[in-house]
Amino acid sequence: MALGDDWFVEEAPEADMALGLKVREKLADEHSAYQHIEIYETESFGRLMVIDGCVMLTDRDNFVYHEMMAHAALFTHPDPKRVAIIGGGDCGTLREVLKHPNVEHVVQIDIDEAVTRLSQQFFPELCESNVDPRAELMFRDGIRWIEDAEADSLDVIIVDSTDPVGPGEVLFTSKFYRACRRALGERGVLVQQSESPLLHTRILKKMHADLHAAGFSTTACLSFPQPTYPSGWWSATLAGPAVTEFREQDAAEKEFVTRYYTASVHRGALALPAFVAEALATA
Ligand code: AG3
Repeated sequence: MALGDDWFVEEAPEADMALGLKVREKLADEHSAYQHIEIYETESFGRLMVIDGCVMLTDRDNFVYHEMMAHAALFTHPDPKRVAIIGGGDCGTLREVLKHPNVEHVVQIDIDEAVTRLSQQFFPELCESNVDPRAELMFRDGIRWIEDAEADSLDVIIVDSTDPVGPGEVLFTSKFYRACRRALGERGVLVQQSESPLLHTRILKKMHADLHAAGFSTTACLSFPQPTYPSGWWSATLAGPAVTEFREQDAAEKEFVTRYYTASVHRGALALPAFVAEALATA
């Protein structure tokens, strides 16, 4: 039953399942100071970036994740001007944020410069907006940066992290959420990738509890398909003063192009499957 050498396989041991992509060749393999980064050319999903054995993105389906991570939060805040992205070194989320003309400054803080360098080389379209004068790229510890940020200095924080193991783990703690709460103004909105609703319900539940404990008055879970992540079903968690509502009219009238996100997709993504609602009700 082995798939053979021409397949990249990510195992999800927590669910005894695996996702495979048929690959044509390996384009890069680098052990940075923080993690193991691999780039492949696949047969049908374009290029693939893998970090520490986990799929980060493919050419074919990254638009779903990046658009949901950026636009939902930006259309939830009433007037987002100052945005910080923690992680996100491939710059896919940054590109989406910069589509909002009212955003004045976006700082991306990823600990690993190698991710951005490899993305520039192998995923140039994700990096096409890096030259935008509103964008600032920093390579350092995002948690320290948030802790040192002035109170009330940001409108939106986007946490585009890896799984809650390894370098990404500290990004899923109430200590980090308290620092985010401080850096955000009263109207501030946080959004974080929050794993698979099906496989990681417990992580989701803990996140919502930790966010409330850190002073965020409402949280919401947006779910969306992500065919190349474990279970093919993923989520983003929003936190802020009123995140179950958003600027629906503005989203419907947006003047930039998206391939997944629309006002009604946002509305629909807020609908909670019964088992998720039940898990979050007791969070
Ligand atoms: N962020 C990674 C999400 C986690 C994927 N997990 C996995 N494959 N086990 C992706 C960064 C894209 N900007």
